[in-house]
Amino acid sequence: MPLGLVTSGESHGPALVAILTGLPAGLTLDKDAIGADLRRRQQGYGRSPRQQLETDIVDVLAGLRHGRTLGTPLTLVVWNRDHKNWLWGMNPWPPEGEPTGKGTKAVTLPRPGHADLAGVLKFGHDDVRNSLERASARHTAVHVAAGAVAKALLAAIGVEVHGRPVEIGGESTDEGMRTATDAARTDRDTLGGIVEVVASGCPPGLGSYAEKSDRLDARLAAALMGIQAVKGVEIGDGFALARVRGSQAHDEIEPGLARRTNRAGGLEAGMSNGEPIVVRAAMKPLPTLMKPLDSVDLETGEAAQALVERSDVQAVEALAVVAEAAVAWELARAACEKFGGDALEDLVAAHRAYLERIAWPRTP
Ligand code: EPS
Repeated sequence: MPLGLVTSGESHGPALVAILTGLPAGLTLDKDAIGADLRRRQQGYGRSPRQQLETDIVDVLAGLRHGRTLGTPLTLVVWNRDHKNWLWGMNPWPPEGEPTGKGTKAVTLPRPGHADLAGVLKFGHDDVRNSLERASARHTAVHVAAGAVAKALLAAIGVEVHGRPVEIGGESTDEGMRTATDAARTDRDTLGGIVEVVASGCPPGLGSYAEKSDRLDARLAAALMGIQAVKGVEIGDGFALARVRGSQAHDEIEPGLARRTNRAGGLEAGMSNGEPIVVRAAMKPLPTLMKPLDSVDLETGEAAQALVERSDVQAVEALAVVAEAAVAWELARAACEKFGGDALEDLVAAHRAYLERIAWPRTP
């Protein structure tokens, strides 16, 4: 069965939900490991005070018994603790009583760079909040929970996935990243950056070359591009390969089938090639600025300043964790396609049989 993932939830609504389908039965999940990834996502030097309100933990509503998957849809929930301040404003039902708390006034000042303007036009909303709530990167919390499940599945076949920030505001040292974040905070501005995800232990042959929908490079690019604020994706040496000759671009093959270099980022012709998979994602600066950009009041049509809402100065460290989860999910999907199995042991046995057939890893 193919792996499937659907998520639901508004940033200040009651909860975020993920339903994972197609997982094999018998996969052991560790609540603490999922919780650790949720906490990693919440940390980071540029995060907003919202993170002090939320301590994300995962609850499971279905598909798990005594810590092992049942082979049925797995339903994960991350509750929004901040919802208690939005009980009227984000009530799923027509609220009773006088408006109190947050989100009681319609937002009519769209932020350039956010979902606000296209969202209200597309859906016919008269309150920008109806678009911004779901568009918020808050919902990446539940994608990270799903990614932690994917990492557990990948661990069963020896695949590990790690994400890290490599650049924030153009700076690549820890100190530079912090200084740039401090300066942007002082200026009431925001920053973007670049993250890198490396997956080791993938056998050659995940993905395929015949169709776009099979190509692992295309799927990883879509998975990363599908994360809020990501504007660019690079695989291996990516854009730099366009500027060198073929003799400098490819990864020559040695006896034992080892590669001298990994410029391709572990992906050739849409398939993993047995080298570490290396992908990067570029994040634009966040569109909620404390010193707002020019916009228009949708109610009056007059020039105005965009909405100012509590937000992060930068969320690049968070993106590293979210990108790791997205890559893990896509690799788990590709692994399930290749090795299948209703029970985890079927998948592990198919993986082992494949490695035996291709005699992988080889020794020179
Ligand atoms: C976000 C704005 C901020 C962030 C939020 C994403 O939320 P708030 O407006 O409630 O302060 O903190 O991120 C999270 C809450 C999270 O858990 O990642 C936005 O506009 O996307």
